[in-house]
Amino acid sequence: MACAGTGVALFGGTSVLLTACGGCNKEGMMDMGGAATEVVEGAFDAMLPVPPTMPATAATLSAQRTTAGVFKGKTSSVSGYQSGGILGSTLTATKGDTVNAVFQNNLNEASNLHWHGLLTPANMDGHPKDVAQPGGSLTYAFPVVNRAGTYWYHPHPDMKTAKQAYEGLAGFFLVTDAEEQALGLPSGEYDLPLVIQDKRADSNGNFSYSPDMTDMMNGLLGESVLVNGVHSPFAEVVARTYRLRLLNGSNGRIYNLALSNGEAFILIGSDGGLLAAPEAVTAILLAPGERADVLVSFAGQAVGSEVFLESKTFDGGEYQGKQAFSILKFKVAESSTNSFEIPAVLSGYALLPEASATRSRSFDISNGGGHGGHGGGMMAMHNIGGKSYDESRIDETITAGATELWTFDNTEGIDPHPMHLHGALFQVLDRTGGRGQVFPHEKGWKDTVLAMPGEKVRVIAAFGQEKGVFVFHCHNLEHEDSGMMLQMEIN
Ligand SMILES: [Cu+2]
Repeated sequence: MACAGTGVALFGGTSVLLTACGGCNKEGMMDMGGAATEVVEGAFDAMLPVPPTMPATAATLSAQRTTAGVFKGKTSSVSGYQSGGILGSTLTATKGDTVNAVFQNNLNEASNLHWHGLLTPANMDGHPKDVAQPGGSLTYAFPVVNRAGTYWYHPHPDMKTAKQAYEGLAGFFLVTDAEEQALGLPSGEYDLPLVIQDKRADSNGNFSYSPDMTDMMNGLLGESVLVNGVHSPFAEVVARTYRLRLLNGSNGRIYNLALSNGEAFILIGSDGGLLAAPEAVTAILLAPGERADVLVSFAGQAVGSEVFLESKTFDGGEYQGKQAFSILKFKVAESSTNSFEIPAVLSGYALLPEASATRSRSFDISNGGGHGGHGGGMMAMHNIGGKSYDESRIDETITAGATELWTFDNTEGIDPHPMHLHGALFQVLDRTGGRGQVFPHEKGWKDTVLAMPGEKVRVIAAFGQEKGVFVFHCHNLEHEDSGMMLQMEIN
C-alpha cells in the first residue's frame, strides 16, 4: 500500500485509527474495504406497519430512546419520534400550507430535523449548527413550496447524523397538490410509504451504532433489511393497483429493487414529485436518500399468491450488489373489481435547458487525496474536492434563484456516492463513464443522485430564493459524518 500516514478520526463520537491515503492507489484503498455484509432474510411473517399520519401544520416530533418490535418475538432498543416505536409519523401537507412542527429533543445528545427535499429558509433546514441540546426544543415553521411528492425528515447534527438515523430517527413527509389530486392515484390504504433500511443487530435484536474501519469506508451495511421498522415483513394486499413510495433510508446500502414475479413497476415519480409520464421499469437502483414513486398492480393475481419486493444483484463497486435478497412479501388476500387506469400524462413540469445555467461548478468526489480537518484538524476520510466539512468555512457562494450546472466527478473513485443538495432541486442532465446513462427514476426533479465509481454526473440545479448557509454532501451517512459535506452560501 502506498499510504502516507495514520491519524485518528472522530467518527460518530468514536475515535478510530485510520490510514490517510494521500494519493493512495486504488489497490491500497480496496484493501481497506473488507468483505460485503451478507443479508439474512427473516421469515416474512411479521405484518408490515404503516406509520400513522400527522398534519405537518400541527406536528410534534419528540426524539427519544424507546423500544420497538423490529424482530419478531424480540423487543429492540431503538430511537423514535414518539414513545413506543421506531421512526416517526408520516407528516402530510398540501402545497401552500405552512408547516408548524415542534421538535422536542429527549435524546442525550444534540439533534435537529432536516426536511429532505423540501425548500425551506436556511434557518429551518436543519443545518448541522442549528441543533437543540438534550431537553431542548426547536420550532420549525415554513411554507410548503414544493410540488406534490415523497419527501422525508431525519436528524442532521454534525457527525451524529449516521448514528441517529441508524438508531431509528426518520419519517416521511408527503406533499400533495391540485395537479396530483386530479390524477386520482391510489390513495388511503392503497398508498403505501415504504422506508427500506438495513441494520446490524445482536441476538437480542438491538442495533447499537458502533462502526468499525470497514463501515466507515463503505457505509455501515447491516444483515437485516427492515421496511417501516420491521425486519422482513409481509403486507396483505387486494388484487388491485397500489402506489408504493419507495425510500432508501439506509446509511450506506444501495438496493436494486424489483418484483419477484418479473412484473414491471410503473414509475410515476422521483425525489421531487411526479414525472411527466409514467414509465414501466423492471428494476430501480435506489441509493441512500433517493425515492421512487411507483404503481404496482396485483390485479389478476390469484388470492393466496405471493409477490416479493426484492433487491437484485448489480455492479456497484467492490462491496455492494453481490447478493440478491427479498425485502417485503405481498400476500394477495382479497380479489377486487377496482379497475384503475394509469393516466397517460402525470405532470407538466418544465425541463431546464442547459443554456439557462449561468455558472458551472465541478466537484471531485473520487476521494483521492483527502487532507481535511473535520473534527479539529484530524485526517479526513471522505471529502469533496479534497476538502472536508468545516463549519467555519463557506465553500461555494451562489446567487439566490440561480440556475447552475453542477458536476459530480467520481471518475477516479472506488466508492458509490449519492450526492445530495440542500436549498435546491435539480434535474439530471447526463452521466458519462460507468453506467453511461440517465435512468427513468432519475428523471423529474431530484435532490439526490448516485455517482458510481468511474462516473461523472451532471445536473442542472435551480437554487431557491432563500438566502443563507446550506450544506451539500454525500448521503452515504458514514461518508457524510466523516467529512464528505461542504457549505454553500446563497445570497
Ligand atoms: Cu459518499
